[in-house]
Formats: sequence, C-alpha cells, structure tokens
Amino acid sequence: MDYNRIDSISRSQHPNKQLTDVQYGTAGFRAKSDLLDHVLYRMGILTVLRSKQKNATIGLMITASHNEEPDNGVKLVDPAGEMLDSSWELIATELANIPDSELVNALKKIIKDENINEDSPSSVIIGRDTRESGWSLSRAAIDGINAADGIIQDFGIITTPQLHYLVVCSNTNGSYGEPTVEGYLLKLVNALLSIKKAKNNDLYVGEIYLDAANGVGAIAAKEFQEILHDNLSIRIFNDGNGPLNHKCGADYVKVQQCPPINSPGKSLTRCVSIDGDADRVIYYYLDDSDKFHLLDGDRIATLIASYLKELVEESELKIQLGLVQTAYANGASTTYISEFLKIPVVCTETGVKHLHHKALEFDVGVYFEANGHGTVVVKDSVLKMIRTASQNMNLPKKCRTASSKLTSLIDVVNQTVGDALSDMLLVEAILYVRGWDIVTWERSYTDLPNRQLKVKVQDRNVIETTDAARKCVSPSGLQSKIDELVARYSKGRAFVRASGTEDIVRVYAECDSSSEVEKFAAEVALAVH
Ligand code: 16G
Ligand code: ZN
Repeated sequence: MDYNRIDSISRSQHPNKQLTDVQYGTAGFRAKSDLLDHVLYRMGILTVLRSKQKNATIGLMITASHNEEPDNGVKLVDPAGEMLDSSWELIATELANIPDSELVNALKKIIKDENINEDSPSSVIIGRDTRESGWSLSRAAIDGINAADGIIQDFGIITTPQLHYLVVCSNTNGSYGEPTVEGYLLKLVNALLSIKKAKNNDLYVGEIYLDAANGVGAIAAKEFQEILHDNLSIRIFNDGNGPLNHKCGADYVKVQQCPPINSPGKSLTRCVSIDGDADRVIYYYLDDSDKFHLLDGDRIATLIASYLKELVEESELKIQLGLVQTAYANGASTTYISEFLKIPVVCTETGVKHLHHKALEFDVGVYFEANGHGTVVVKDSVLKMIRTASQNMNLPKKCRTASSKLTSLIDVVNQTVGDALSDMLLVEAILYVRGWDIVTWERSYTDLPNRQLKVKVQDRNVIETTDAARKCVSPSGLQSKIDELVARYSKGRAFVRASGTEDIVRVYAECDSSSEVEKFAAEVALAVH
C-alpha cells in the first residue's frame, strides 16, 4: 500500500479538524454531516483492509436513516450482509478520531494486529441515501478506497437493504440473486407474483398509500411500481419533494402515534410508512371516526410468523420456527405469539445485529423490532429441504403445495437485513392470500397502551442494564423504584435504557389503561432523574 499517498491525501483533502470525537454506535457513525469528511475517507481505507482480511466484498453505506437532513452517517457491512463485527467497531472508532499525523501508523497497526495480507485483492460496494451531503461524503470514501488501491463498485443512491443485498449476492456468486439493483427488484416482484397467482382475495384490495419519508425509498418504490403494474398499486406520497423525515416516515409515525404529513384522509385506507433509508416499515390506517390505528413491527412479525407456521404445519416438514423481539415489543404481541400462536419467542437487546444473530439460531427465524425493522432468516439447509419437498412427487399434494408456497414466500424476503419494501411486499402477499383487509389483520390481538419518553441526564452511561435491557443494574436502587411503580398498574411493564444513537435515556412503559399510561411513563422518567 502506498502510505505516502494515503497520508498526503488525508492531510490535503480530508484532514481531521478534530472538532468532535465520533463513535461507531449501534448503526455506525452518525453526526452532523460536516463532521464526517475525514471519517468517510478513513472508512474507505478501512473497508479495503476488511475486504482483504475477509477475502470478500465489503459494503459501505452512507446514511443517517430516520435522522434529519443535516445529519449523515456511515456504516460498514460485513460479507454475509451482517453489521460490522463488534471488534472492528472499536477499530473504526479509534481510526476515525486519531490526528492525521497518526493515521499511517494506525493503519500499519491494524494490518499487523489483524493479520491482514496487504497483497490480497479487495472489493468494496458503496451506496448512499438521498441526503445532499451524501455525494461529497461518497467522494471522500472513494478517495480512501482509491488511496488504499481497493476496487470500488459505486451504486450511487440506493436503499440500505439494497446495499446489503448487493454485498451478499457478490459474495455468493449470484446464488442469492443477481448483484444488481434490477436483480433485486425482479427477485422480489417475481416471488410476489407467483404468490398472487393463488385465488382467494376476498376483502383484500391491491392498493396501498406509501409515505416514503421524502427519502430514497421513494425511488425504489417507483421502480417496484413500474414492474408491478396493476398487480399492486403503490400510491407514493412524501415522495422526495419535501424535507427528509420531516413530520413523516416510519419513526415519526411510530413514536408520535399519528399519521404523517400529506397522509390521505380517507378512512380504512391501508397506509405504509417507511424511513429515510428504507429499512423500517410500519402500517397504519384511520377508522370511520378518524381514529388512528398503528400496525407496527410487532404486528408485521405476528402476521408473518402465523402464516409461516401454518405452511410449515401443512408441509409436515420438521422445521423449528422462532420469533425474536426486543423489550420494546408490546406485551400483548408477546402473549399472542407464545400463547396463541405457540411459537417460541425470545427477547434480545435493541439493535439489528442482536436480533439477526439470535434469529439465525432457528431453522426459520422471524425478527422484528417494534419500530418496524425486521426480516426472516432461513438456514440454507432448511431452504434446500423445503425446495426439494416442493418437487417431491412421492409426498402428498397438500405437503408439496405448502412447501412450494413456503419457497415463494421466502423469496419475497430480503434475508440480508430488514428491508421496508421487501417486508411491505411480504405483508401484501400474506394479506392477499388470507383475503384480509387491514382491519381483519389488526383483529388478531389488541395492543396494550404504551408510551416512550426521552430523558436528558448528565451521563447516560450510568444506566446499565441486563436481561435484554429489561432490568436495570446501575444506578443501584433504580430497578426497585421501577418495580414499585410497575406493581401499581394492571399489566404494567416498564424499563429504561441508554440510547445507542442519541445522548439520552429512553423510558418505555405499558399498562392496560390508556388514561394511566402517560402518568406511569412520567413516573418512571422521574425515577431516572
Ligand atoms: C439503530 C438500530 C435500530 C435500533 C435503534 C435504537 C441498526 C441498523 N439500527 O437505529 O435497530 O432500534 O438504533 O436506537 O442496528 P436507540 O439506541 O437510540 O434507542
Ligand atoms: Zn433506517
């Protein structure tokens, strides 16, 4: 590697002005975009090293997801489409913050410590969302990749899940799919259409209204619409002509529990909200009296899991199905899954990598955060078994058909990461097959009233939790205060945790009374102070 070149480009074009330290958090680096230029240059170099170490293609995505427009961020994607390994998160943080004068030595140290062969080939896929700062930040990353002699494929403006998909396809010789955006669109649409061949649509209407958060999802959704034609009408609003994530998008709708700006006023219309980089999705509608109803990640998870369970039973295959949630999952959903659907459910810490990892322990693992990030992961051996069963003429027709339906359903899923648009097509497929409208879907269980609050404290890191954030171990005494409060409310449950993306503590409370939940959450917040 030409260290002189790396050093001189760093100092002359992408210097670390050392304004603020940044940290590789739950979803990569996030900060005001003007703090990130040198970070992107250095992450460009780091992806090349990671690619050499893994002998595989690595992804680099420039996005700040549901944050406001002036923010931006970057995350690295490991070869199997998963989030960067945590040991490398520390390396990334250190590399991002050192002064320019130490850059070369730091790189040499990484190469030595991580046993990287400098002569190995490298390949990096990069993408960015629609933020204005994305272009120049992507130039900084490209400068870093070039300086380290890496091979780049720049896909320009794409969704986060598309980037994950492209990384996986590149590392699996196309067996997961074609490593192009068109390959992605066609894979999902063809799978959806093969499901929609089945008759029985009853109450289902093939029209949805999509709040695209004025982000990159609008572009992808338009591309889907072009191929889908009238198989599914996607009426896109907040399609990029307004400010990104402003009063719109999945995060806004989920947290504020109200429709986004420009939402159609017509009652009982099936509406979908995605976030700024299209990796989260939630559904909502207004009823006849204009009351807002939210169908969040928990709802989507239960819809998918219940249909998968039905197909697995019909197929008579031995497949272990499981569902992964976080502490934010509504208690009513957890009860419904374990007691009614009788599907094993586990709770992990917040953050996609924790859920994804846990879901891989099942033959078929469904994972969703309540905020709408989630997907289904299927073991390769299990997928093969299902495919074989779907063509085995010795099996009863009912079993074969169920296996074949399972195969199509799994093909609609972007298994590499939670994907708002793939999940939306999956929900649409299941609603179609079931012949359900959104009201029927919602009927399966009733959410417990719940409230989330943010609390500003001097040092959020004094809050330490265990048991997937459900128990607070520090500061001492806080958990017993929370326990006392919880005991006062019927079906009460509450927890606190330090946010991984903002300098605040998050409070979650739920109980069976909508008039009391506000007070309950406020009391827990007060205990944190
Ligand atoms: C990030 C995570 C998301 C999590 C959220 C929690 C990824 C790709 N994204 O957006 O899964 O729900 O952080 O934020 O891991 P918080 O720590 O601020 O509550
Ligand atoms: Zn996102």
